[in-house]
This record gives sequence, C-alpha cells and structure tokens, in this order.
Amino acid sequence: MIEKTLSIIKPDGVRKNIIGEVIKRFEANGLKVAAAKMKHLSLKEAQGFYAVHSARPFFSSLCEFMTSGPVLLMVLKGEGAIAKNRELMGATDPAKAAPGTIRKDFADSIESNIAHGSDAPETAAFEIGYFFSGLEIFE
Ligand code: IDP
Ligand code: MG
Repeated sequence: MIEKTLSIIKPDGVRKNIIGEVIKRFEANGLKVAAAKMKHLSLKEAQGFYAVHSARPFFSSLCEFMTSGPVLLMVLKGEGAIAKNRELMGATDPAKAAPGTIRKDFADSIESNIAHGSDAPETAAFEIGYFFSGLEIFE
C-alpha cells in the first residue's frame, strides 16, 4: 500500500550536515519526498508533538533536545513508507540498531538519534497534520 509518513531530521542530524546523506537513503529505497521544510521548533511545538511521551522520564530532556536547533520536517511517500522509514532509521538506541541503518551509522545516543519516523498509520496522520497543510504536500 502506498503510504505517507512523517520524517524529521532532528537537530543533531542538521548540525552534523547529513541532511543529504539521510535523504539519499530514503530516495535510494523507494521513498519520495512529498513535502519538506526547515523549522526551529518552539518548546510548545515539541511538547505537543511528543505528547504521547509526556509521562516518560526523558520527556523534558527530549523536548529540550528537539528545540536545540532547526529540524528538517518531511513527508515521505511510497510503498509501505511507514515501516520502510523505520527500517532505514534502525532501532531507537543506536547501540542496538542494525548495521547500515541511519541511527547506527550517525547517532550519538538513544536521545540524539538523528531521525524521527511515524510508527503507525494513525500516528502518521496526526504527525503529518501537525506540521503540514494539504497544500504543502505534493502528490
Ligand atoms: P522512536 O523515535 O524510535 O519511535 P520512541 O520510543 O517513540 O522512539 O521515543 C521518541 C524519542 O524519544 C526517541 O527517538 C529518542 O529521541 C527519545 N528517547 C526514547 N527513549 C529514550 C530514553 O530512554 N532516553 C532518552 N531519550 C529517549
Ligand atoms: Mg516513536
């Protein structure tokens, strides 16, 4: 099934100057960039985005990290895009991520892990709508 998913290159990925490297991996694996914009999230925007994690011990640190610099927000589109994006990113903790994945290759820690990807159709719909209007997504 052709799906859309939200991808974020987090502030560490932007700082490491690997935007192109990450997008290259998406494109080489059948995902298309359907929307993209850079944004420096406010604390409120980060907290709203990660609201499902608000009770977790790492929540405030995570929101601080996500607002530490600009991010690249993208909508990726393609066959099985939600699972494909997560497969390319690898496990949340780079120490546990499979060889050749984005997080294994570039991430410094379980928090500073380069990329975000929606984990299910419902979260993809919420997350895409959180950052993009329909007019900003190219079919
Ligand atoms: P995911 O990004 O692989 O879907 P989630 O469990 O949804 O992982 O967590 C969201 C984000 O919160 C992670 O990408 C990471 O930046 C951060 N995070 C997750 N678990 C921890 C932790 O145990 N310590 C610090 N940060 C964490
Ligand atoms: Mg998640």
